[in-house]
Amino acid sequence: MTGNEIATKPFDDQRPGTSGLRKKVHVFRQPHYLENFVQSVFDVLDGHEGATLVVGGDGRYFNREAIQTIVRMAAANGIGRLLVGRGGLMSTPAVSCVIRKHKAFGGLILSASHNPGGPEGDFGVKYNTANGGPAPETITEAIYQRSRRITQYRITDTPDIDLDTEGTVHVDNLEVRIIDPVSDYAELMEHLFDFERIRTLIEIGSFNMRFDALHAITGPYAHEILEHRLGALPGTVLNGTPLEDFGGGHPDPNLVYAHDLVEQMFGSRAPDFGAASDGDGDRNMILGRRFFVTPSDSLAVLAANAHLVPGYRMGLTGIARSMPTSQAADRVAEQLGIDCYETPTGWKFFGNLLDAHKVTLCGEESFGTGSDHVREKDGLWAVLFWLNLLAVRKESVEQIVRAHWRRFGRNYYSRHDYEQVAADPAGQLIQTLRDRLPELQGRRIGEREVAFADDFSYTDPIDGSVAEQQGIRVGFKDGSRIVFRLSGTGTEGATLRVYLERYERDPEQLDLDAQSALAGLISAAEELARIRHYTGRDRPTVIT
Ligand code: VG1
Ligand code: CO
Repeated sequence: MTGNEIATKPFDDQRPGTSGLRKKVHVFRQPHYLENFVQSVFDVLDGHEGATLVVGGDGRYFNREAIQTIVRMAAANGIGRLLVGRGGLMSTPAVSCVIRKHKAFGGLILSASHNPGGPEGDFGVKYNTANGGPAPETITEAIYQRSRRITQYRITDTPDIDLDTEGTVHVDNLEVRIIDPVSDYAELMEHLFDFERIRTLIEIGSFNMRFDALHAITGPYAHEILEHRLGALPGTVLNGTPLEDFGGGHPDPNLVYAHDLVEQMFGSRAPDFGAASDGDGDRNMILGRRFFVTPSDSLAVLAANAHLVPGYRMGLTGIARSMPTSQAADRVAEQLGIDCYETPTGWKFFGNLLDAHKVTLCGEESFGTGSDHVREKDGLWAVLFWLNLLAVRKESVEQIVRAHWRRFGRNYYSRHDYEQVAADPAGQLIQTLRDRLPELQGRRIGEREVAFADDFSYTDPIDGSVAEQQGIRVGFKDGSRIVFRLSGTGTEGATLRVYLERYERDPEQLDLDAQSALAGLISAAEELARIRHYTGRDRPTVIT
């Protein structure tokens, strides 16, 4: 072991949330804060000495500084080799891809995903394991427990390395390879999708598309894949240069935050296809001309059409969706005669199912879709999947989705977020619901009768691990559903998420506006949870 041992004291707030440890930048910049967490990761990993780790981030403020610290700590902790994305950049799905392809021991991803960046914004660190996926809760909990007892960390006092030149350098005994962050990932995409066919669609000239990278990590990937390899016109990629503060924006691909794209897609002379991704490149929003595809519908459409895409020609072994995601995918699974799994929120819960080949496609309502090609959700992958479908089916996005509804029925769906509300009352809202669960069954709320009410708990079918208190579910006799949960990714106060869903089979009723179609459930949610009372808000911050 080389390097200095630095004495430190534990911080008490280093428990990873839904997706890694996320805090304000100023919290991460406190002396020893990042170091304590990284050392806690190294301390709980068995067999990391001499191993290969992948390191990359979404380019947000503090990314470079954090990588230099990780390099010095890796050297002092006896790591054998680091694969680092050039410029310190690598999207979350690309890190997953590189871990798998190079058979690395694991990886560190520096990102707070869709949270804003910059000196006043957020930063985050996440550890992924050898399968390329987010560490399961047994590991994140061990990291947290370690962080509460840490007394020292190891670090060299070597100078910063050059992150911008590809090649190999040594820091003491550690080998650091600076690699192109895009090429391994782009190669995997070429393998999964029919690039020839997509190129033809794009080159006919009548097909017009936009991809909004929101000044986050997917810019370089989209330029290379969409413009260079698939021949889309320059200008197809909007906001394609990663910026440390994402240009002051909120790198969250939804109808509110991806406003440049939404304006174009709903304007006159709108393009045929529009998409956006988030800070770290794992989310996607899909739009047709003046048409929004909900992420839950997107998952269902991809599943129903997967056989049209080379990488999934052999069919799907199963589908998994997070609990609050709409049940549209379940209907497809049923028709295909395959299993559909319902997991807690967060991609880490899909890992075991994917590793055991129980499922091929996974999705979350929060603009996350992915498959067994990596162990993360994957924004550009979803975009390419849709492009491949458009090329094969020769229909518009809207036509494909409407045909899907006619065949399977429509799951009207919406999520209402109350962001940055006071944490204590938000906790009380959930606790009050939890306490009332036993008396809810059979009660009438508005015009509906409650069929079941519970606090979702999940037993992993592979390793038997149990995750409890994953969201309050209230199901009604007509099959509609309301879910309440608190976000595990925020860094300020609490965020209440209310998920609303109702199924419609009547062919005459497939064309309603989602908010009106869900109006009864929206007022039922208020009646059940007294949202106004507990949040002090009379409307949600974001509706998707
Ligand atoms: C949110 C989403 C969840 C997603 C998680 C990480 O978590 O709801 O579906 O897996 O973000 O996505 P929460 O706990 O805030 O609801 V990402 O792109 O921020 O890594
Ligand atoms: Co993300």
